[in-house]
Amino acid sequence: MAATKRTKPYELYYWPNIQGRGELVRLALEEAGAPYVDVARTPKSKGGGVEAILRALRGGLGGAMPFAPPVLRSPSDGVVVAHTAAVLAYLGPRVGLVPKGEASRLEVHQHQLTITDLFAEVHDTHHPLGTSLYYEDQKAAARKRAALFRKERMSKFLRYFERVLAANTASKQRWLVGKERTYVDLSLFQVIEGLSYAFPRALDELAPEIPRLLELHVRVASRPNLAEYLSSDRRIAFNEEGIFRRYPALDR
Ligand SMILES: N[C@@H](CCC(=O)N[C@@H](CS)C(=O)NCC(=O)O)C(=O)O
Repeated sequence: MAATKRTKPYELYYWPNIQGRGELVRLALEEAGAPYVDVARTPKSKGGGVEAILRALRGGLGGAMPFAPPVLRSPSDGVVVAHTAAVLAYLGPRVGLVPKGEASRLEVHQHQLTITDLFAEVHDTHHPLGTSLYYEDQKAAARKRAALFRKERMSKFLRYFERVLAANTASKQRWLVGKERTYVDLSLFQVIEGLSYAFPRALDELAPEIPRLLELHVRVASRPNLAEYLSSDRRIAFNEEGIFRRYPALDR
């Protein structure tokens, strides 16, 4: 994280063992070089650990009581905000990750909400019946759900984002909105990362249809701050507790 003029770091409250939805916030903070503390990954003795998240969910940070993490607190203005897309809509203008102008900001937010929907559908491939059940207790339904996701939904979302990129001549088809990268480009990077972990075969099949998306993925990964982050121990490895899980049975 590069130092900026801001003195009080943002506080991110998110599960300490997974990338999950919190990763979309981490990527924005890292790309912007904004100082932040990943609170639940700091020691419990210093106010961190999972207890910090539970405190946030009980309303202990002030502001609107969050339903679920990720939650962001900004100590310099006291803002507390939950829901990934809302967190990013708050952060974007403050850390230089959205263009100026209401119309462009709404466009970025709209695309971010589409990514919210996609994340929910990815989650439901391994938990089609209920979040409180183990994957092992819903394997048969998961296979059916994942097959439909791969065939109908994953392709629909990715082809859509490919079309959005192709239409953005302002950025020479490099970024989704406007001329420069925005937080939704970083989230789209994470979508490709996650799908290539969870559904490598399905993504390989789609690859010829989504060249711009795959280029965006490489472009984002090679941004200096993100390249440093991705190879650091701040980046948690994918695992089978997160949203993108590698269960080979769900990819064939
Ligand atoms: N739409 C919300 C979803 C939040 C969410 O589902 N968070 C997960 C972790 S990624 C969670 O801990 N949920 C607990 C629950 O739903 O009971 C967002 O995008 O932030």
